[in-house]
Order: sequence, then C-alpha cells, then structure tokens
Amino acid sequence: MVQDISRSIEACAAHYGDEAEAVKSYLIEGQAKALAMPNRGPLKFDESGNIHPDILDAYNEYGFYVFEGVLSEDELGDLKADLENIRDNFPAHMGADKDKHGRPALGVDNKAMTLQWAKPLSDPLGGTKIFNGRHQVKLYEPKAPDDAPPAVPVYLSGSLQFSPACLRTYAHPGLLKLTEAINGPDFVPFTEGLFIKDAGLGAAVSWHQDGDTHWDHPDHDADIHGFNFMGQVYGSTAVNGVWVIPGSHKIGRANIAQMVKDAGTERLPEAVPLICNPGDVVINSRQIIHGSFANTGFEKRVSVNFGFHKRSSVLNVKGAGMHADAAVMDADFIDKRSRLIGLAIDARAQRFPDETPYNYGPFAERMDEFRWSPATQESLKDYNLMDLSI
Ligand SMILES: O=C(O)CCC(=O)C(=O)O
Ligand SMILES: [Fe+2]
Repeated sequence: MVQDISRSIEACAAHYGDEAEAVKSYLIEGQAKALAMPNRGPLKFDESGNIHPDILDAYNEYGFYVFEGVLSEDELGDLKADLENIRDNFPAHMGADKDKHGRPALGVDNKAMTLQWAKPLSDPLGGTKIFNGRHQVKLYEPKAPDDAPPAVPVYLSGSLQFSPACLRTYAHPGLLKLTEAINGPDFVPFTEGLFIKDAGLGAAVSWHQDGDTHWDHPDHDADIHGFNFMGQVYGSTAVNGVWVIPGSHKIGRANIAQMVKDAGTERLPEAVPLICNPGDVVINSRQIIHGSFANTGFEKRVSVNFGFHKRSSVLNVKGAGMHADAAVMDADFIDKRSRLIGLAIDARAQRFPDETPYNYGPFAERMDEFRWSPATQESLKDYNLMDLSI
C-alpha cells in the first residue's frame, strides 16, 4: 500500500502552466514504474544470516533498493520525537542565533556546517559551482505561496550530534550487515544529515551524481564511491521524493546537461521516484543519477541520511572537500571518525537490549572504548569536521 498523493500530484502539476499535463503523467507513470520494479521488499537474509544474494544482485543492477518496514514503530517514534525537538530549536529564521523560544539556536556555535537554508521551492544548487559543480542544470522553480517565509531549512549536516535516535538508527544491525556485504567488514563512515522538504515549500536538489574523486581511478567500479542510506520518517512520494535513473551508477560521470537537452525536458524520461512508507529505508549508490524536485505537494519528507565507504576508497586519499575541509584521510583519521560507529552500536544496545547488536570487525576487541551516555553525546559536537568526503 502506498500513500494516495493524487491531491499533491494535481497541486504540483498546476505550477507548470502549459506543461501541467506532462508533469502529471510523469509523476503517475514514474510512480507506477517504480512500484513495478523488483528492487523493493523487506531486508532478507539467507540460512547463514547473510544478506540474501537477490538483494545484492538487484542493488548491483539498479543502483538502489527500497527496504520496506526496516524501522520499527518504537524506532520511528524516537526519530520523530528527536526531529521535532531539533526543529523546535532551529534558528527562528535564516541567520538568527536564537530559536523561536529565545534559546540559543541549534548549531549557532558550531565550527562545522550545520543547517542550510534555501528560498522556498527554489533550486539552490542547480547550475552553480557549489559541490564542485556537480548539479549541472537549474531545475524549474515554482512560485512560492505569498505567505511563505523568505527561507526554509533544507539540510542539516552532522545530524548524529543532535539526535540520539539518528545515532541509534546508524547502527541498525540489518543495515550494517548489508553495509558489510557491499563494502567489506572494515567499512568506514561517510557523512550523515537530514534532507528536509517541508510541504509546499521544500527546495529542489537538481540532478547529480554524488561521487567526486574516483571516476578515473584505475580500480573504478560501481561501489567505489560508497552509498547512502535514506531512512524515511514520514514516507517519500513521486512529488516530494528523490528520483533516480536505474542503472546509471555504472555509466561513469554523466553529462547531465546534455541528457536534459536531448530529452527536451528536465523530467528525465528514464527516472523513477523512490516511493516509501514511513519506516522504509533506501540504499542509493553515490554514483547513480538522482535529484528531487521542489516539494509543491501536501506531504513533508525528512530523509535520515547516512552513508558508508569501502576503507580502500578513503585510506590515504585526499578528501573532495565537499562535506568537510579536504584532508588526507590516514588510518588514524579514519579511526577517530569511526568512533561514531562504536558509540552508535552501544547507544542502540542500550535502547533495544533484546536485539543482537552488529559486531563491527575493526572494533571487535575494543568495544569497551565506546560507551554511549548523554556526556558522550555532548562530545560529538562538530564531529562532522572529519567527514570522509570523496
Ligand atoms: O533528499 C534529497 O532530496 C536529495 C538527496 C541526495 O542528493 C543525496 O542523498 O545524495
Ligand atoms: Fe545526492
């Protein structure tokens, strides 16, 4: 069962003037195509407790997979509560140092990047040089409502420092088992954040591929730039969700500007939306062509993003400088940043004592070092200065 978003499809199409009918068909046909694909269903394991090979095959073929019902009601409840607290503590408006209650706002005295804002329904990255120019085209910017605020939140970096619930989801044993199957048992972190798309206001993220440093690497393959998990707290739809081009994680660096030109439209015909209910988690290759349109619909989306890399992709590599300042990521650097994995496993074990925790190989003999408490949570401030950006 998927959410009925017919009202949002109408509302979205109405923004596009002469192209309204084309937009409507794109949304409806995209949704149908996505739901007919074989790369969705629950996390499945084989008799030995390993990720079912069908899942790995489908992920390898399409570059994404929708895992249904991964987050339990309790876990979702915790996430929602944290997201509400975080939201309540956002700066009262872009640039404010207090929240709407007059308290110091979230992130105001952080050194690392925290909350990013954009004009409602805009495409802030498309066609700019930001992120090494990876968002090649500017998407259509629908007109925002007259009573819209001048700027809306779009992305919160370093989310694990602000949310114990996000930290615990980071250590979901099934998702880490999958991570191990794809990136090897010595996998390493990437970055974590929240993509926020308020109903009727959320900004677009133009078509792009995430990977930056390894396109011409001699050992280039489908997994070399890692992947993101996207946990869906409120669900994800054709109107508010990310769209992807199945299989495009294997074509190398794409000329997206040319693709849009050839298609004669920004609505790339091969793309499909990630359709999710609350509690579903998507795995998305960082090489797949993906993006999201401005959220002109009635449903909000918040994606709890967290990614992982193969150790060999980052060890002694100079970072891309996109998520943190470019540093050479040696073994010591990686070890420090991986502390988040150890703390997340312990935080999760404290909250869900009946679950078998994930056993992270690199820390198998060192788990005593990683004890979560409200005090260790405080110590995570600015941890994302060491994001492993490639
Ligand atoms: O959530 C979105 O709208 C964009 C997500 C994205 O680009 C990513 O996770 O890399
Ligand atoms: Fe992306």
